[in-house]
Amino acid sequence: MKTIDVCLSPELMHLYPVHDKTVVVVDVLRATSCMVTAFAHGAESITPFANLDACREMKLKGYITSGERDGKKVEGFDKGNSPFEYMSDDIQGLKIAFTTTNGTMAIEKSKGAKEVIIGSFLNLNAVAKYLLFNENNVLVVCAGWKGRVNLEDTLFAGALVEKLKDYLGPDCDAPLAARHLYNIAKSDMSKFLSESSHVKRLNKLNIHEDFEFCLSIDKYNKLPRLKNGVLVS
Ligand code: 3SL
Repeated sequence: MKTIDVCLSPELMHLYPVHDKTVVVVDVLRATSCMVTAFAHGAESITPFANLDACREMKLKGYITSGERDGKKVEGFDKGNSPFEYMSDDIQGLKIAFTTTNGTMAIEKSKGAKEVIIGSFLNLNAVAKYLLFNENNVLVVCAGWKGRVNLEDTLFAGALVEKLKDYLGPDCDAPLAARHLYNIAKSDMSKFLSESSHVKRLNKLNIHEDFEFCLSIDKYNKLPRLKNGVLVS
């Protein structure tokens, strides 16, 4: 039986060999939800950057620049990190250079993997279906917040483990913990997450609607994957 494991923070990645694994990077609030939304609305590619200045420089090469630091749009960038900014017709055909506090950092740290795909609740089923027919063992990398564990990414990991439980066995206790947590939370994830640190952070920035949107399950049938350092769908 293939296996599935969960890395609860990018700071723990040194514990997980990934060269032979498919890594699913998740940052439910909000980086990977934005990426999936952008591809669903016709974006051509997303180049993820951990470094802000490297991302900014892509403007000179004809990219649009997107992302945030501490939840706020970066000054001078074209777009921030709200999924609602990636739904309009002007997304069609764009090459996006993207940097976020945690999500793009988690992608950067996953680059040694056999392959990297992007997960969120918005494309949960597309991710599960792909993993089912893929030959590799799986590691879900939760972006967390500045090295700390967060609830929303853990819930996504749990949802994926739950969906695949008859086909992929847990590789340690983290996938079991995530799955149990998801099963407790699933009837009302919004309520379950209401006290979580990032939801409080987003509420202070007045962006509660992003939070609700990012919890929508299977809104898009898209599977972003990393090819030579660039995300394509
Ligand atoms: O850290 C990230 O990658 C972001 O998604 C965080 S925020 O939701 O924009 O604050």
